[in-house]
Amino acid sequence: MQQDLFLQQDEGLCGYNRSNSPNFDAVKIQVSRDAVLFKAALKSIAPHILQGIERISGANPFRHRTTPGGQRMSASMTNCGSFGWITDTSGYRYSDAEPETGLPWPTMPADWYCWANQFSDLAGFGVLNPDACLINRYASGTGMGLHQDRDEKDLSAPIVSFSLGAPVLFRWGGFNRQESVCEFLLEHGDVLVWGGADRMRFHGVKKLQRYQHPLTGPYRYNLTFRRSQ
Ligand code: MD3
Ligand code: FE
Repeated sequence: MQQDLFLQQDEGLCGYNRSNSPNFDAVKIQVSRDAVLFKAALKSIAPHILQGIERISGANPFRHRTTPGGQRMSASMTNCGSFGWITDTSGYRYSDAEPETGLPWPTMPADWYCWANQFSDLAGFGVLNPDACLINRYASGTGMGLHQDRDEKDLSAPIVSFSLGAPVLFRWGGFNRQESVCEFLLEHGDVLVWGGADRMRFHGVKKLQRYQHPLTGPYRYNLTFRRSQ
């Protein structure tokens, strides 16, 4: 244990060796003033992250939740960490337990936590210290409508997102619904870090096209690391 802590400090490797680490030297695209995209940085460790998703969704399965307006969300979701994002007819919120079972969410893997912190820091936002990781799963024909993320207590903390599997067009809007929307591709292994003023932008993802990915089949997974409290 002690050894791991020293490794973490000495090599910045989160206690893991170089064969199990994201590519922190990945091509960096400054999408906007306060948004950075690290292209394909997770590619070599995608199987490891997918194993983690298997463990988490084995305990707390992916579920389609309902918006406060009564609409069934087309992406299915689960969470890990101390808190998880949920929605039902009474509203959007973070909860320390899964409502269906009363169980706490599975723990956030220590290496995911560490990588989210490293990407947040590399993008210029300092260490994120996420207490929640929302995992979205999209099948072909599903997407996510334009929305803002505003359920976190401190909206100055950035969000770090990992994309795995099928590609999708990400929709990046302005600060109200009326502003025009740009689109860019989020692909397998991409990491997007978003903070500052851009944190409050409307965003969403277009419907997934039919696709077969060698690791995830028809699915796209998106993990968002957040500080919720
Ligand atoms: C930009 N997820 O879970 S991730 C969400 O691909 C969500 O599943 C999308 O939007 C997905 O809330 C997009 C990238 C992302 C996440 C949060 C943001 C971009 C953001 C918050 C503010 C601005
Ligand atoms: Fe969002």
